[in-house]
Amino acid sequence: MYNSKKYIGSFLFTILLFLTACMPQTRDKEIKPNIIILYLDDLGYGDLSCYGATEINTPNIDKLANGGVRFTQGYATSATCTPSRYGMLTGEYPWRNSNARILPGSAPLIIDTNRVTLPKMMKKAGYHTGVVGKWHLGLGDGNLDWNGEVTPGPNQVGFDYSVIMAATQDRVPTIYIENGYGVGLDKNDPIQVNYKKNFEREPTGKDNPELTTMKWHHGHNNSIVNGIPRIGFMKGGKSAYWSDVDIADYFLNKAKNYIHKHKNQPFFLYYAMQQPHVPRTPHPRFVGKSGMGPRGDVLLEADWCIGELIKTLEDEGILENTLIVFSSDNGPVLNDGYNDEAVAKLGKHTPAGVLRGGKYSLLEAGTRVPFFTYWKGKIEPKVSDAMVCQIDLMSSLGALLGQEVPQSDSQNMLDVLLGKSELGRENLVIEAKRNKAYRKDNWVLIPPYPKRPSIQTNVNIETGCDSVYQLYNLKEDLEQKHNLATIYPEKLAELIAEFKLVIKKKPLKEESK
Ligand code: NG6
Ligand code: CA
Repeated sequence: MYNSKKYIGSFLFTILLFLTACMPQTRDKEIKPNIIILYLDDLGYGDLSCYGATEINTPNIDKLANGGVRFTQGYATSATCTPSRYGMLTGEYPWRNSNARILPGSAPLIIDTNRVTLPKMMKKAGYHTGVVGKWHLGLGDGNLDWNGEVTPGPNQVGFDYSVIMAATQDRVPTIYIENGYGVGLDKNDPIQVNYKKNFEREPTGKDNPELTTMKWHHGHNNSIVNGIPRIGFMKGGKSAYWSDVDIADYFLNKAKNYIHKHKNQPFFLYYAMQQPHVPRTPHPRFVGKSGMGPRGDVLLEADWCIGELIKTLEDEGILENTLIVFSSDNGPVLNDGYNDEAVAKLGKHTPAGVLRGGKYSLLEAGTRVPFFTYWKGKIEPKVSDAMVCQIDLMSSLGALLGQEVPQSDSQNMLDVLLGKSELGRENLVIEAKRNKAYRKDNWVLIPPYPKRPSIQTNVNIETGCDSVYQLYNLKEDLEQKHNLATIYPEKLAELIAEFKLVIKKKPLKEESK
């Protein structure tokens, strides 16, 4: 009797050992949460109900923001897309790289493939890495054939998996590229892209307005795809053209599949959504739902997508083991080149909240964006006034995972991001169209720059450029109404000197494969 009990016991023990060995890759849940960056395009500081919007309701995003650390002073590095993304993925201020400016769809990759990047660091920490959505950091090395392997690209700078649009929804080529290959291309109809001149007999928005269903306002009058005139010329590749109203669903499904596939190992997913960038093409399910025209409708669509993504994490039982970072690449813009009623139907909505400026601007609304972290059960909900920047994700996530990060402009803000500290950045250099401004404590210094008209057509967008120094105290004047430069000459001189030092100091670049 005693012996058989012992026998059963050791038999069960052997089965247990066997089952443990068969279990999917073990993971240290404490140290290696999945990490998802939810990154919107041109979403403004005042565009979400959790950031005070009253005319639009974003319940799915709010749930995360209100359940995590919601930053009131979270920044993109730049007031446009390419540089902000460059900063976030490299940890380097984008103005240090002369190529980090709004890129055409034909631009070569601007991230050095030898550089340590955020996804490369995650890989080194044992993560599977994926990017789904808008890329806009260039592809190829200058001589790209879109019909062959599109490389170098995301897969060469640290992403194991990629499914992307090359640049923006308003730029050609209007095709998806998955792991370096155009999706659905037909070799009998090769695709060609040119940003300088049109292909013979190809219609354009400028010459063939009768073929357009969305009307261009400024720029955006080259090749027409799905009735939408774009930036850049394209010929062929028709079988691969995306359907604009389905882009959100397409990328959402790719993101969901990525999660299903990699749920048993630590993963890093950069989900770069295209809303509310132009052209705003909500799926018919969302058309008219916001009462604000397409811009409001795509915001509702984005909120829905995020809700679906969270459901996926819940269904897989991994929400508690996933750290989510949410932000936007730059501030809001209404008329960004198409007549899409964004201005006419705005009503009382204030995309920038109380901030001044917007996309393209050195003023606060250009770079101060919605920014929050969420980690169910790990992060206590709170609102934080600490200053953080997307550039800090590299050092902060490196600290979380015990990874060494080469010295760069990125600062370790892990405790701030996890809500354990209020000690944010002391200073930050922000950038808009290659012009820089300096934030120190509550002060902002904007050096003189040739006054550019506020991109004439962009209603309410001020670039922040002026022929004189501007100095603002954000604590007393968040709306940047009072230039204090002549009232506090000593403060001005102090900040000018500091700013010069900060931008001169080159971080050490450690190159490694
Ligand atoms: C501008 C485009 C604008 C948008 C922007 C990039 C014109 C007139 N304007 O040049 O529509 O595409 O580039 O936006 O062409 S970003 O968010 O990707 O930086
Ligand atoms: Ca953008």
